[in-house]
Amino acid sequence: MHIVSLAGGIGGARFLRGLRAAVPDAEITVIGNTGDDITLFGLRVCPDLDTVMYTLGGGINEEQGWGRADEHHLIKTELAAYGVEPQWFGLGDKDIATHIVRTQMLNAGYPLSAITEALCARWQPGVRLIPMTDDRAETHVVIQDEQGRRAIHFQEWWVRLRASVPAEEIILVGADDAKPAPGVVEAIGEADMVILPPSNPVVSIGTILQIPGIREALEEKTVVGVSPIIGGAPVRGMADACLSAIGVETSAQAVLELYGSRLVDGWLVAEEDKGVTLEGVRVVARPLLMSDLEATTEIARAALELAR
Ligand code: FO1
Repeated sequence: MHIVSLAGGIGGARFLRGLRAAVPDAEITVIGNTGDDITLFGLRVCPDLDTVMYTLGGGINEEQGWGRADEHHLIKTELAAYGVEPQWFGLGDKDIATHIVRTQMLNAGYPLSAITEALCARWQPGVRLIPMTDDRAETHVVIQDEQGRRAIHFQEWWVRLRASVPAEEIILVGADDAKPAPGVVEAIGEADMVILPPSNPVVSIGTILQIPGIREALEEKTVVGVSPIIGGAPVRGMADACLSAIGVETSAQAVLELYGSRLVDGWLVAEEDKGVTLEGVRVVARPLLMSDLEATTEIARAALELAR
């Protein structure tokens, strides 16, 4: 069986661990969000790709959900001693090795998809991880503050500001000129089913859907989504800040309508949200808290069951 899954950061990676456990013999292709990518100190950082790779490869810092386990920050401390900015984004020493390998391969002309494959050869995540595009497409956020109305990188809004300043607009810069990475549309075409994990519906799943050609390919397939909102609030992260930025209510119903019934055929919601309904979509309610691997595996099983 071939399953395709779109993944963003922490929630998506955790769900994929359960999906892999639920169907250990299935071939799983993960289309990773690259809208969060940022260049820092001359290094290209791909947070969502690395979170999937480290989480499934066993190197993740579990409580953070990003970055490496047993990390050190000697380089970060030295950079701060030089007064180098930004100091609000915590790059660990081991993590920096990943960004050095990626950056030198980018500079040698390799596409991000080939680089991701090379990095995964070490981590053996047990899925095929493909970036949504090899082209540059970065999420920027328009805010209004004492410096006036301006666009800042998503990471600055997310990490430095903790989304405390309302996002007036969330824009995927470069989306219109970006193409799906090699293998993305093919994997979708060959898939027996597509699962949308409980990733951020705006800056993770929503970003991937903005790459021309990806949503169209998905609409041909059986797609089951797992609601990232339980009882009107995101479980983790700041999906509510992102949803309000695009004028969408923070609810399982509103996210389902945001994805739409042309894309989604099945929708898994928490018991609190069992009233969710949309013409053309089969909605199933069950516990959705990914409290541990066992619970997550059960949720993945329910999503696969619904897809079947
Ligand atoms: N998130 C934070 O809240 N603070 C950080 O300092 C931080 C550093 C960081 C470094 C590498 C990386 O891959 C992710 C990092 N993240 C950090 C998380 C990141 O902002 C989010 O994981 C994604 O961009 C959203 O899913």
